[in-house]
Amino acid sequence: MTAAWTREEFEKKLRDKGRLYHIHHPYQIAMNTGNSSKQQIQGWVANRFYYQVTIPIKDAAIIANCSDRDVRRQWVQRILDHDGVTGDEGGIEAWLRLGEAVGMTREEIESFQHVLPGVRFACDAYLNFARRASWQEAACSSLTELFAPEIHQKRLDTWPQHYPWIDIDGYQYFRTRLSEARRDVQHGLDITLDHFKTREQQDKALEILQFKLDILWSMLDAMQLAYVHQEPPFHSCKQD
Ligand code: AHQ
Repeated sequence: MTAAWTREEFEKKLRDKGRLYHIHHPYQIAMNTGNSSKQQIQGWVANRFYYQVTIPIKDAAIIANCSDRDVRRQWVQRILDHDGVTGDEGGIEAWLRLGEAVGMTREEIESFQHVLPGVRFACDAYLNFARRASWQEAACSSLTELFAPEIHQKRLDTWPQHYPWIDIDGYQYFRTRLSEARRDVQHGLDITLDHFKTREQQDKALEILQFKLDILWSMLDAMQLAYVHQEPPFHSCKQD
């Protein structure tokens, strides 16, 4: 029987997974170094919209599976952050504004016409996982956000100079996520460190985090094939 890691060791193992985060994906690196075309930026925004609208549904699935009132009271904020409340239209609206800022129409983005099969499958896999896994396992899968503040900050630090054609009002989503992600991930980390106690359970948590890292990575793989290598699935992308 292998001894469990201490709480600190377990947290470090989770954070060490950051080396596999999608900030290191060629598509993300190209965007952050100014090497993406307008079509590649637009393709990313349009495809990531499907991920953004999946998040609150995923969070509602977690709440539906959770019998702990205190956890639900906190987790529900994630839904409101994306769906909005009176006076704050929320992240989905902010993402549509990002879409307009990169030169697309709201209708074009909301139609999901650009969503690649691989992106759709990855997002649906995340949602279906959250529906059938325990709420603690699904909470653990959100821990890719341990690494999200860095990626949002990187965009804010690099895109304006690389892509002066993007209306800077579109960056509000990234600015808002800087604080929301930090708050959310502390809650998800506390749940994870409290729940996964034995070494076998801790290994399971690392597998779940890897599953979610693979979801984010494979979304960008689909975009790399379609918008960089110009090999889109013929049935879901306009041929130039
Ligand atoms: O904008 C993002 C977001 O709202 C979330 C929620 C969270 C989850 O519940 O899985 N993950 C996440 C992420 C967002 N943005 C991604 C990005 O690269 O902009 C990062 C992603 C994540 O790290 O999981």
